[in-house]
Amino acid sequence: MSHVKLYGFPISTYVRSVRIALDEKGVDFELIPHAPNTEEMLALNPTGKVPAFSHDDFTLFETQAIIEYIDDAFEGPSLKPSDVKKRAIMNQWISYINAYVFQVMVHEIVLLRFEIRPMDQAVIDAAIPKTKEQLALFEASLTASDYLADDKATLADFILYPIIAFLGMVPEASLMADYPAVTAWKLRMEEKDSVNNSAPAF
Ligand SMILES: N[C@@H](CCC(=O)N[C@@H](CS)C(=O)NCC(=O)O)C(=O)O
Repeated sequence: MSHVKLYGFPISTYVRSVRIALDEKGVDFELIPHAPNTEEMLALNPTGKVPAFSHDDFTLFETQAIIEYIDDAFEGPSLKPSDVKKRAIMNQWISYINAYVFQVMVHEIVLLRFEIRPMDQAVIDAAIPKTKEQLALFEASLTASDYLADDKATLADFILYPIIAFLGMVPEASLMADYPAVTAWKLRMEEKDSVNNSAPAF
């Protein structure tokens, strides 16, 4: 029997994205809750960030690569659109979320509110217009379709959801009121067992 391990502490949005993908595919795995930038993580991922992943003796880092591998390597429902244009849109959103959204919503708002980064109201204030722009883009997409790239959840939704869930836990959650399609999508995602099973304990 193959052995799957996911390395990284469960509070990480990216660790949660991988957990959701594994759960959606019905893959049994062991979660090894290493913190980032430790010797153990650096041995698995040269950036020291979480997550890293292994399947028997095959090891990967970078969440998009990990979740694409999980989708391709294991039985279970496909987590990517079959249509090539929808698949390209899924990858567009993953790239956009990784390049911009994680930085703004997590690094410039959530981590400060969670007191993981030093509180600096000026950083949060500067992040708010950027957050609104990002939410407006998701709002347009989620007004046209129930999920970001298809009529079912795909890897793009699994990357975005943990970030929006965190935004929903800080005072800036009030911004969401202006984005009803994003709010409805968040609730739709929260009906999934994979999303509930991966919720970090605080
Ligand atoms: N590009 C990486 C980003 C991973 C990442 O930023 N992980 C965060 C936790 S969600 C982390 O390890 N942060 C610690 C640090 O940056 O020192 C991926 O897609 O896996």
